[in-house]
Amino acid sequence: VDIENSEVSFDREIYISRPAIKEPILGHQVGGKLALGENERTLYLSLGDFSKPDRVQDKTTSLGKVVRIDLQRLNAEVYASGFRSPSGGLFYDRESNELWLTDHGPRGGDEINLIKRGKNYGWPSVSYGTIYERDGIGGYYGNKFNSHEGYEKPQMTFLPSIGIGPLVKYPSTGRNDFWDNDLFVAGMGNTTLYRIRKEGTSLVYAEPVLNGYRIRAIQIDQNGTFYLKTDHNQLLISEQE
Ligand SMILES: [Ca+2]
Repeated sequence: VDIENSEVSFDREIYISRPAIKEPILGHQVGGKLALGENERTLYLSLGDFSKPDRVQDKTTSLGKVVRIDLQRLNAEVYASGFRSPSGGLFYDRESNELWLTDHGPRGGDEINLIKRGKNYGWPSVSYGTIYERDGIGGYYGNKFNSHEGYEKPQMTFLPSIGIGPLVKYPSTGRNDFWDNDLFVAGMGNTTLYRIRKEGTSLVYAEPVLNGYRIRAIQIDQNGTFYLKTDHNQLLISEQE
């Protein structure tokens, strides 16, 4: 990074998207979340469909994919596919080595997915929601939606959509039998924070625990203290009892 001349240069090409994306990075169902993976030697990147759903199932494009970058070898591979707008949450759990991703579905199809190498998560072939016109797929209710037949199913789906956002795990604090190792996910559209009961890799129920904030980012420290960043210049910090 050349600070004086405000320039960034790259010594080495690690991953080039196909197609090249000309659109601005905001909007257009871009994805764009990053998460450090195992031993902090890998980095996962989520990419949305950029409003080109018909190209997501094409294995040669970067659209609707999760890319895994090896930070030691400095190379990259497509790790999983079939996403629409994974811009809300990408969380790597270092204890269980599980990678979790939230995907903005179409109308009524927000998903929490457990990401596994080589799996296809279905968009736009299947969804539990119905489509918006802007997804550019005809036959509003005529698609084979309301299923995930032949594709990797989400661990949980929200109907109606909540505008699904960031996702994190509540750590093993040893002090909260109810919440230890559960997930928390924010509904940005409906300004609700949910606790997601997690048993193994199954997500059993979603319990609303906080309402009224459009939460963009969540951190929970090892003591179980929440740090919530909203879209309205607020930082909320929970108090311990
Ligand atoms: Ca899916």
